[in-house]
Amino acid sequence: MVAPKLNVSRRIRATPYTSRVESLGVSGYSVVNHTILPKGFEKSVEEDYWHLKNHVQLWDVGCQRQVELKRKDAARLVQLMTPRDLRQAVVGQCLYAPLIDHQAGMINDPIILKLDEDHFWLSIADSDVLLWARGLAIGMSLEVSICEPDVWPLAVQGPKSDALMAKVFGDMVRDIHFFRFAWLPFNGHGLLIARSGYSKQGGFEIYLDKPEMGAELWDALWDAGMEFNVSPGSPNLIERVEGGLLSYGNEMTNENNPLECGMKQYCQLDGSIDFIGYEALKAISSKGPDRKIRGVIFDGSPCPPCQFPWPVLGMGKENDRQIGTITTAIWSPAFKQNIALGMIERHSWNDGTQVKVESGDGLIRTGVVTKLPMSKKRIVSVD
Ligand code: THG
Repeated sequence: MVAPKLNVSRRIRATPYTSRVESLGVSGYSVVNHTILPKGFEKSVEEDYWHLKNHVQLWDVGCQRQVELKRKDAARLVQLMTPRDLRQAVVGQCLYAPLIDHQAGMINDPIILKLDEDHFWLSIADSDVLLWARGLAIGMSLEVSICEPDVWPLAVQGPKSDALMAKVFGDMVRDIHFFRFAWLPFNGHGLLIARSGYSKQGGFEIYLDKPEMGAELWDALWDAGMEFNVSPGSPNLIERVEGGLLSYGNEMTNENNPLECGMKQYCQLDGSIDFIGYEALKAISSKGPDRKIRGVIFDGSPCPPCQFPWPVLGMGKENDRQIGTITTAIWSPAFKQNIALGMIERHSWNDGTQVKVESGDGLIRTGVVTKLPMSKKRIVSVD
């Protein structure tokens, strides 16, 4: 069967790296923020997973769009949008943060980059934050300019990232701390380089603000990467589930609040900062969330990685009652078990709780709830 082709019109944008990922044999795309995101290359997801854990990869993550807030009220607006306390944030810092609405529903979970006291980028997951920010700014008469700048992140991920990046940008990259950024020259142009990325294997994200340099940047990294066994890649589903990295639109939607998403540490609820959704989040907090994102490890043959959400059923005194849903699941070659992320109700979310998973192929499998990031667990079969 010939895979149906995605028509990349003006509404679905290519990136400055698209020509390179196409010549390297990209096997498919997803669409995030109206922009194509490579989903794989010649390697299988499993081969790609081992490669990412042992070597270094270049990821076209141009779909991680920036929402720029600038001028007098920029700091006020970004703080209004998130329950994370930004008062101590410094220029050069990246901060993972939930964005919420007036009901404490998740709007997005960006990385906030503080470029200056009155200049921020929200490096967003898949939702239209620009419209939300503009609506707030207009409604509240804030003095702030909001735009989507022409900035295209490229991620370098894996244990050999430092060696590869140092070859292209010099040893200065080694001094960039986790979730900090620096400006380093590349062919006469300064680039923002952060130590961050959507994997737990370490690495960098380069925020290219000159799209015409995309191919040149990719080629420099590619050529320098030959000796490190560099490969094209993309966020790896197995690695991200093991590491407990959440995906907006999959693990959580606007129906969920940050406490359900395990983001309590990013919620300042003592009333000392002013943000939209404070009252609603405070009320949820005093009652305690009804469900939370947890890991689930389950039995049987490799599960089909599609058709989510799947029901999770209780055992023992909760026998066969639906106590949650699986939002993402995949076979892990390291665990030699199926691993998943899911929303699990309060009475069943403790580490070690036995459950049943109705996987997309119609099978019912025995599983166990686990904390995140996950560690290997024994599943006690009841049958
Ligand atoms: N990089 C950049 N932008 C992004 C992502 C990214 N935008 C979309 C999406 N990813 C946003 N979501 C996440 C989710 C997790 C992390 C980053 C962005 C992440 N989490 C670390 C963890 O959970 O271990 C660290 C979080 C922390 O500081 O505590 O890295 O990947 N530019």
